[in-house]
Amino acid sequence: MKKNMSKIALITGATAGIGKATAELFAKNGIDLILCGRRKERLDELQQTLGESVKVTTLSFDVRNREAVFSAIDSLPEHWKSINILVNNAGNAHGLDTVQNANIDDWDAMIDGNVKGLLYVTRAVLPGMIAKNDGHIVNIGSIAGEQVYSKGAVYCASKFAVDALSQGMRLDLLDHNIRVTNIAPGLVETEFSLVRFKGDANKADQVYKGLDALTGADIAEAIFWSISRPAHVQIADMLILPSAQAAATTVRRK
Ligand code: NDP
Ligand code: 8X3
Repeated sequence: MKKNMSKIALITGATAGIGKATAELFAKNGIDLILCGRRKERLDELQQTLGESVKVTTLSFDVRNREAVFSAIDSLPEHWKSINILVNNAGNAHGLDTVQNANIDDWDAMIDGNVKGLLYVTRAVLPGMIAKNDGHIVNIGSIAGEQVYSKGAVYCASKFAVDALSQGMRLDLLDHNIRVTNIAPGLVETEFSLVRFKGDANKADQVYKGLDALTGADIAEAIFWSISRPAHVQIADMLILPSAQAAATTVRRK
């Protein structure tokens, strides 16, 4: 029987990978969903399928667009504004290049999306949580937010920033009873590398070749576990690696 938690979660980046798997798992557990992403047709599909088990609404916006973020969240009907769980998952790497050679537009995409986008969404959602004196924010960081690897300086910097923001939010929101969890995955096989390599499927496949990478569903389980702990328990930080990975670029391939 489905457990009805009577909670509302807003998930950014719900159209693929970790965010989509999280939406699916939350729906199985009776959590109503506000699903966000730029690809509206994918949001519509998810609304159709997951809407069979829980209430689902969608917001299509680019997290880099400050105005779009605030007006999308402001457009929610009053009931939907009562968000209990925010999963700040939207983000990507763009390019794998040295600082001296990287495309500067890629830097903008990573800093604006992974850092400023996460901040905009958080700021737009927080008033409702503060008013209720209750909430849980899950930020998706990365092993790249703990270890820097060659040609990944700016992506890593964006994920170090996510780690700092998780720590800062935990301090600032302490008196408002809002829990903050930072989840830092290692290699997860999603559309991530396809985006990083600008649609080059061969390059993307090489990243996961010969190893059992994590799946979006593995990370979704960790997210769900974190948000379903008793009220007095705050999971602050979680680093999750495939068994075949020891450090950011140290893996065992078959
Ligand atoms: P995917 O590429 O599969 O999914 C990324 C999601 O983010 C999509 O739903 C995409 O939606 C959304 N997104 C990206 N940029 C924007 C934007 N500017 N505005 C709105 N939505 C955006 O990758 P993952 O699922 O792997 O990535 C999810 C998170 O996990 C990211 O923050 C990533 O950095 C992090 N991560 C991933 C790891 C991995 O190995 N895959 C490891 C560690 C962390 P749409 O394109 O429809 O807008
Ligand atoms: C994604 C994991 O190692 O490709 O954050 O940077 S990695």
